[in-house]
Amino acid sequence: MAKSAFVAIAGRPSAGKSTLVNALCGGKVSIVSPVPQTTRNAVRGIVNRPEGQLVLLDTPGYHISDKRLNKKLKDVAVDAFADGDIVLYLIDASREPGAEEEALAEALKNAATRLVVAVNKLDARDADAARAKAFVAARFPDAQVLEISALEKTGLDELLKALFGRAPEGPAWYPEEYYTDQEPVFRIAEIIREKIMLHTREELPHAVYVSYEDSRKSEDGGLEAEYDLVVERDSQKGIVIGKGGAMIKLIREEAEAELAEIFDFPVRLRLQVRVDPDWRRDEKRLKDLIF
Ligand SMILES: Nc1nc2c(ncn2[C@@H]2O[C@H](COP(=O)(O)OP(=O)(O)OP(=O)(O)O)[C@@H](O)[C@H]2O)c(=O)[nH]1
Ligand SMILES: [Mg+2]
Repeated sequence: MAKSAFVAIAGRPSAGKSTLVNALCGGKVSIVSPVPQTTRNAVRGIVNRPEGQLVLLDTPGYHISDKRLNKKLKDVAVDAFADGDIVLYLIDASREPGAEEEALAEALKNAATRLVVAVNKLDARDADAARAKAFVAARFPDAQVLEISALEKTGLDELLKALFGRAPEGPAWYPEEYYTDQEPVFRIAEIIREKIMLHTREELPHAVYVSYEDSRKSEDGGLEAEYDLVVERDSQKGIVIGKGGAMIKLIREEAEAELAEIFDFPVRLRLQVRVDPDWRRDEKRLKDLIF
């Protein structure tokens, strides 16, 4: 009998959760950037193996703050921890644990019996696996702990073995050829947001959201899609547009190139910048954006 399980991925911002989900699912499921708090939703990736199917729930990095957006992101993560048959706790070996890691470990206490731990970034020059393992052992003495590099894709077979080892028997939820269940309009918006985060990381990474506006089929069977890049201030509009439109052109070209690898039809983007003041403090807007 095949196995199947929901696996919620827990970790601090930038621990490498999305990188790991992409590596395990064998495709781009979730966007990645060096900026903490890149992921904003519980993004589902699907792993299909002879043993069965795992549905991975990527989550926003666990971060404590009074800001409305951060609270919302934290709720998304905590809800996913409750939903997972298994919780995969990813800890970054290259960083000192500290207060944020402590708060996350506290939040994972309820999941202690469902926990698998992976120490990540073993490839990093400043990685200290022993430090991370000591932190985990003091709080979750019974948890199975693996060592991986999500970036270099090492230790992943052992990790999958551990996850399937804990997965209950059950039917697959998705067809075998799926590696994510996300709607194309959401995936496209996320790829655009990734390019914005990569190129504007100093100035405004968290001030932007990407809003789907419209789309139509083009004559060659492709998709023409309109998105608004929404910022909070007029001054940020200039940054996203860039000198003579250079930045928005770069964002569009990089996004289109990546979309060409994901979809088997061409996607052409029409991007516009719009200002929506204080959207991060607007409860209704956050409800629409973060689910
Ligand atoms: N050296 C090294 N870097 C890694 C590894 N895994 C992820 N990274 C890098 O860490 C940064 C953050 O990666 P993400 O996958 O976006 O991290 P995340 O946990 O999803 O972050 P949030 O969505 O913000 O919570 C990126 O620059 C990745 O390239 C790893 O195994 N080794
Ligand atoms: Mg992420």
